[in-house]
This record gives sequence, C-alpha cells and structure tokens, in this order.
Amino acid sequence: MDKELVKAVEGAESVAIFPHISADGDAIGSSLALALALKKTGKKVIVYMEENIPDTFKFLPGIELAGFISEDQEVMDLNIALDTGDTGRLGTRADHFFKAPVTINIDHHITNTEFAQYNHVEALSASTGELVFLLLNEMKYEIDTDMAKCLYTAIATDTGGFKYGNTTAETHRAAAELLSTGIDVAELSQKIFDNTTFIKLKLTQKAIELLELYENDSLSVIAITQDILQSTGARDEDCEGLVNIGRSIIGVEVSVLIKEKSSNEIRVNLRSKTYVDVSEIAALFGGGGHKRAAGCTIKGSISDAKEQLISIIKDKLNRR
Ligand SMILES: [Mn+2]
Repeated sequence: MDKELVKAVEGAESVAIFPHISADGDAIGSSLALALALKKTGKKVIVYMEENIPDTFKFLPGIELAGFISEDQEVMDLNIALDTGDTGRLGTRADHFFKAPVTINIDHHITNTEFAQYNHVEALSASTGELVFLLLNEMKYEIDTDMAKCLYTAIATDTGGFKYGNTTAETHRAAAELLSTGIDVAELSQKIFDNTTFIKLKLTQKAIELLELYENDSLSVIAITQDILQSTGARDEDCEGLVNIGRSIIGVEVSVLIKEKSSNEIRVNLRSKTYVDVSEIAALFGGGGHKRAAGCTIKGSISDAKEQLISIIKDKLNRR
C-alpha cells in the first residue's frame, strides 16, 4: 500500500468514512472495522451513511460510530471512501467528501475512477474488507474481536461465503487471521446469511413467479416494480440477493434484477457465471462493478430499461 496514503491515515486527528450508497456487507463491515481501529488510537471518527444501515447488519460492533451528515457538518482532517467505485456511489454526500483537505479512496471495483487524492484500488482483491485488513496490518494496529467481526462480515458477504471466483488464498489467509481473534464463525454466519424475514420470503416467492428466461434459458430476468414492493410490504433492502436466484439456475449465464426505485429511476443488479463481463454492461449506463457482479441506474421506465438490457445482454451472450 502507498506509504503516503498510510501516512495520511496515521497523521489525521479526525476522520470521516464514506461507504457507498445502498451499503452492503462489505461497505458497512469495512467501514465499521476501520472506524473502530482509528477510534482506538484516539482519533475522532464517524462513518457517514447515505441511508439507514440494513437490519441484517445492525448487530455489528461500531454501529454507534455511524451517522448522517448534518447541514452545518464540521469538516474532518481526512475523508475516506470505502468500496466506492465512483463519486456517483457517494450519492448526496459527494460534495461533503471533497471538502476535507485530504481524501482517500480504498476499493476493489475494476471500474474505479480514482477520484480521491490517494487511491488504493485492487481489482483482484475479493473485498474492500480484505484491503482494510491489510491496511490495519501495515499500520500495525491490533485487530480485536469487534474489528474482526466487521471484517469477516465484509469478506464473507462479498465472496458469497467464500464461494465466488474472487476468493483467493489471500482471502482465506485474512479470514484465518480474523478467526484467530476468537470470533464465533457459526453465530456470525447465521446472522449474516440465515436471517430472513417472512416478508422477504414473500418477496422471494413473488420474484420466482416473475422470473423470466431468455436466449435458450441462458439469461434470467426479474423485474420488481414499486407495486410489488408495496403489495408484499417489502422494503428496498429486501431485494438484496434476489439476483442470485436467477444465477443459481443450471444453464443461466447472466442474471438481472431490475428494480423500480421511482417511475423514472431503475436500479439494476447484474450477475454472471463464467464468461460475460457484466461490469462492461453496467458501464454502458454509467454504472460499474466487477466482471461477475455489477450494477447501474437507468433513467426511464422499468419496461424500457428491461428491453434495453435484454437486447444488450443477448448480444454479449451471442458473442462468445
Ligand atoms: Mn465490495
């Protein structure tokens, strides 16, 4: 890791950490772990969220360090964006991010735009949690059980429980180090992966009903409208993971989840299994991500978004 970046972290007396919008386990886990570690060395630390932390991750240590930016928010010595591929992923906090005299961007998205003063982007790393783990090691900060729980959550969620192709020997080495702090892996895994609500199950049922297959069953599409969310009582965050249903089907190469945020704003999650680079598809709409997992936002109606996506993906599937 860049020595200047490490020095900038060590030298700051006050630090704000920015996970990406619609924060996932990696964004939240890596942010809380870094916040806890910096706090322990006597720094003033806050994690600025765009939205509330999803219920699944509310058990994590350090949650008390997370909050929202107020109108007359003081500016910290250093702002760090974690797991954030571009400034769009900072949402409404982007202006505030650039107010600090020093900015850092630590991320593993291949599409990262290196928007900060110091950028540490490792596209081959499975999670930002792994990068924060390495940073803490480099600064010789001792990782306690609270930090370990957060980092393990970050790594386990971004690798789908060490199942995805991004999982490396390094990933397992980091996880092994974290386990050696004494964290209860069974309890953690249960909280992260086997902890659903009945409402989310109802939404899942609906999603399976709505699932459509195209291109000789190699493309799976699920479109969730606001009406569906309302009729099931589900919230936006309950859609997390639905895209994996499509990908789990034998023969499916690309799985898409299309979610209506409003009548004119559509959020898209893309997954692929072996050869389609979905980060390229997301980039066509100003989004980004990884080869096997990416996302973007499309302006327009849900039916238009669906039509556009299907035609682009068909093309990618046929170009093999
Ligand atoms: Mn990540």
